[in-house]
Amino acid sequence: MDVWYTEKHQNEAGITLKVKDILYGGQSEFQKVDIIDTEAYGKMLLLDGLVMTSEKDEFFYHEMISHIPMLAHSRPESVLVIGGGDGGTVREVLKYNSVKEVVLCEIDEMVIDASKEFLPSIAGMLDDKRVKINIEDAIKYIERQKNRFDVILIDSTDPLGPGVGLFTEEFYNNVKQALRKGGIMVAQTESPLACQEDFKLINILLNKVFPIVKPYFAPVPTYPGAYWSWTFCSNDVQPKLNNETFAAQLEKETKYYNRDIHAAAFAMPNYVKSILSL
Ligand code: SPD
Repeated sequence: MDVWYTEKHQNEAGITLKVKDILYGGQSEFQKVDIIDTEAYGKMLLLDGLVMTSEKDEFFYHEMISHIPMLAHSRPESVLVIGGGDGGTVREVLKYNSVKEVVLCEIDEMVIDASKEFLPSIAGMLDDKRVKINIEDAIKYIERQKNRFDVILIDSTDPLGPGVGLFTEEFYNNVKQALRKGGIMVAQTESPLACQEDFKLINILLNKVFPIVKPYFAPVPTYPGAYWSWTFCSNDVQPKLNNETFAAQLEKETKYYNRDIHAAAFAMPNYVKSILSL
């Protein structure tokens, strides 16, 4: 079979992968959901034709969105994952013994079902008894949550389609209300190379809401620019490593995260400082 998948980036670049098999294709109320098997990156989840995760490079994204905030917190017990229906972020968060509950608020049940069936190495922990799955628009869910979570992870799609309302000042204000004292929010904040305008605008919004706003960076080879950002936000916690003992234990099994990466991820390249006017 000589089939190729292409995701175009800003209509001027893209990623092209040779497809071994098309495993699933569905159209939900919200988006198109596909699972394909590729020669280079293994099985991949696509939403509306855009790469969300792949078996080969998912660890960069899921370890970085999770372990930076989880290890900066003094004792995370209650965690909310917004989006993230593929389960990769939930899998990482469940590595902490302190965690008593992980609420996964995902708008689209089809993403969860397809991931459980075709991506078990990523979604395999979604049936853990500490996980509560809530199929709901997070914009509505978060309005009802006050002083409830230690860590909130916004594992969203790009600011397009069903994901667009997760990138507003009002939404971030509601997330802030949902955090407990000492709480931390991390959001995926797009590529500072391929999506500079989005990265800049999201950071402007976050700075209007949180007193502590620190972007950090890592590669994600299948994403636009292959270089991604997340932003750490809190009212009262800095992003430094707080639990050295657990980090030393954790890094024996992580593929990207370690204590050196934790510190280095916040180093800001000069061109990124310019984008953020720093
Ligand atoms: N351009 C793709 C951005 C997707 C970010 N979220 C991915 C979800 C993986 N759990």
